Amino acid sequence: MAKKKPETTNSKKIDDLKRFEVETKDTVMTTNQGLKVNDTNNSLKSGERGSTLLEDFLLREKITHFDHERIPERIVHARGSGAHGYFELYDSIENYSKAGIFTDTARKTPVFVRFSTVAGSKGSTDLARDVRGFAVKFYTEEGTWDLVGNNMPIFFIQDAMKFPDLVHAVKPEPNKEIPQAASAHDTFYDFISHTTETLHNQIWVMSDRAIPRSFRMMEGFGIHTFRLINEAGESHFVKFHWKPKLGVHSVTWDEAVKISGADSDFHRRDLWDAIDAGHFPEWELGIQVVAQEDEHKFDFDLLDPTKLIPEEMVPVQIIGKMTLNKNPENFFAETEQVAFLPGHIIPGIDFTNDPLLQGRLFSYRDTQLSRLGSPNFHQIPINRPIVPTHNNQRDGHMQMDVPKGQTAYFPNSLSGGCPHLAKMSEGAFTSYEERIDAKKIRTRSESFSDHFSQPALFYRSLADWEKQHVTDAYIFELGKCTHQHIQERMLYVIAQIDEDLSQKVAKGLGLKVPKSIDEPLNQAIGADADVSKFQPPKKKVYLEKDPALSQANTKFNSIVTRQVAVLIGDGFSMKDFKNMTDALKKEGAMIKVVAPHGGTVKSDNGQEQKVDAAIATTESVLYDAVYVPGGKESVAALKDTAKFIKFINEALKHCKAIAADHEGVELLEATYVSEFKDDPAVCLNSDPSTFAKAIAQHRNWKRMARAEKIPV
Ligand code: HDE
Repeated sequence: MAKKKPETTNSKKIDDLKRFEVETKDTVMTTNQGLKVNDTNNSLKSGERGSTLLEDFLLREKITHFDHERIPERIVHARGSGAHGYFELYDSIENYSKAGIFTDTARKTPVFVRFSTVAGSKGSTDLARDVRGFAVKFYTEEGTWDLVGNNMPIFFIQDAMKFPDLVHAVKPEPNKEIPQAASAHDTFYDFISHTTETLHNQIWVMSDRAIPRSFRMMEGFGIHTFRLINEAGESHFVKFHWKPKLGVHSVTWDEAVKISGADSDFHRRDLWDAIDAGHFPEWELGIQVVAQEDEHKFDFDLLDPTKLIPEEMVPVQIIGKMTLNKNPENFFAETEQVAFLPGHIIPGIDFTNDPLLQGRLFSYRDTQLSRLGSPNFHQIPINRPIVPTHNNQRDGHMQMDVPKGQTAYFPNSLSGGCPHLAKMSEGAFTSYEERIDAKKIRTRSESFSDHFSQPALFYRSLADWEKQHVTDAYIFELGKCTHQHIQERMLYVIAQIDEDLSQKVAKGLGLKVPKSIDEPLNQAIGADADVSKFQPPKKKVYLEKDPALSQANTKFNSIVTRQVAVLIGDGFSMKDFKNMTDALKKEGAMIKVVAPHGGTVKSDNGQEQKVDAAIATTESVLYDAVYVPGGKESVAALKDTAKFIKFINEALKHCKAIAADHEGVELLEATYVSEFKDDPAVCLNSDPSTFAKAIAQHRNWKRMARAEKIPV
């Protein structure tokens, strides 16, 4: 993570946005027409206690604007958080692409990024078990490129035609509008169990990837196979990857549930606070490149978006870095109004025939029309490219530009033929000339039919603790389904991925894995009902494991921005406090003082220490680690408040690093920590560097099985 002052002056996009910023400091209140206003609290009435007059244009302007403040939320990805930043290229990849951002290492391309959950409404919790959107808008010198990706490398379905079904199944059930931001319900699993192509993305959603610790600690993927086009017009297939510098880390499901209550803005706040504190999140951009002639050398189809290319088979080459260094000035104007379109591309990049991508090329422009209300949505400040635009499109709702001249058509002579067509030498875009010789047909390619090999590869690649989380997630999600035949169908299809996994889930549900697909539901259930149809005779094992799929192999080298709760009361040992917190702060951790009350607490040497949160207002799930310094009086006060004991027990259960010095150790004796003294992430009277190392590990998952038994 970079730590420096925001560079707002050398970003063309930030400078461009400044043109539209409206300052209220030192200004007088006016109407939208500039009329100065001296009363905005009272309407115009016929007498002091009389009725309001129709004449009141001030009331009408204020109320009418308010009445129309809301726009439709995004149909998916409604809940999101955004930030500005820039992209820098390490080395030119001109062999593959002629795009300026991939060849010019001197450039700093401005970006705006929006992270999101998928299923929930705009006001839903950040910690839903869900895919996360990872949409990046690159404002390049050759026009805007949008890489509209997710934090998982595959998608649920293979053809855009099924997207409305998928979304209708996961969204709240239409009769009762329940549940909000949750896939754990009958309609979703009814659909999933009949649509086995979803199972790969589905098992990722059961994994820890679906409950990230932070947007800053998750990967991003373009998912589809795209093309890179070089100056000679040659094409290479490419998959895009974002790799977070802080590694990929998640919370546990128990925490996710509790965070949703304690702070449903947890991820939004985390992103804002990190950027605000100057800890700018960074991701490296990686590419997996496949030569044109190798298109058919894999056991899966590169055009099938439910398949990833294992990194063991095609390594990810790191080519550049994105840094987010500025929070938005206004949430609605920027994060809400930003419009991403996979169809926004630039010379040097092109599409493939992935049928999901092809459908997206239609859907995103279409959805902006109802969401933002006008074909002029590209004129909204956040959506404006940093390069000038000229064409013959005119008028429409909310036209902001004033196009000059007599002509709005091409060809013309009256405007000297302008805007004239760009020559290829001027950087014009042209589509890759792919040879197509085929019949028009509504079908699914046979090469898309293996639905089980990759979910199995994913599951095999996980560490034991990750496998346990997947098992628990299935038990939770299917346990929320009320129809036994849906649960049993799911057990059957999970068994096609991994028999042992299915047996464990079945045990949790108190059911048996059915022997055939017909057993759970002996009735007509549609064309996709026969699972065996979508399974190669034997599941393919083209790779035993892909280490990149497991979070056990991520980075564990930093405590930057880790939130450490320091529990103190009056009389705490300032020596212990300073010794530990100075060392942790030096490494970038954020120290948060939690005390029996708000305001300040007094140390043993009479110094006042500001309290960040009174225990009544906070929860242990909001922190990464806990420290208790010495101080007799302080520890006695903490012992006296039951919530401190719960706080520590919860941190222990969630496998977090815990430290205490001197009398602080006594407080831990009153908790379950007393049974975990041999645990490497329990640091009693140890050096701050030992504690820091434990925090950098994110969690001590080895504790998990024993810690599960802690009753909090
Ligand atoms: Fe989207 N998706 N999607 N999607 N998607 C939208 O566009 C759609 C898909 C993704 O922060 C919508 O502007 C279809 C894959 C992100 O503003 C909508 C299909 C991937 C965002 C839409 C897909 C995504 C969206 C709703 C199947 C990962 C949020 C609002 C063919 C590669 C962008 C909007 C933001 C948003 C349609 C599948 C990612 C309705 C039809 C695959 C990150 O147009």
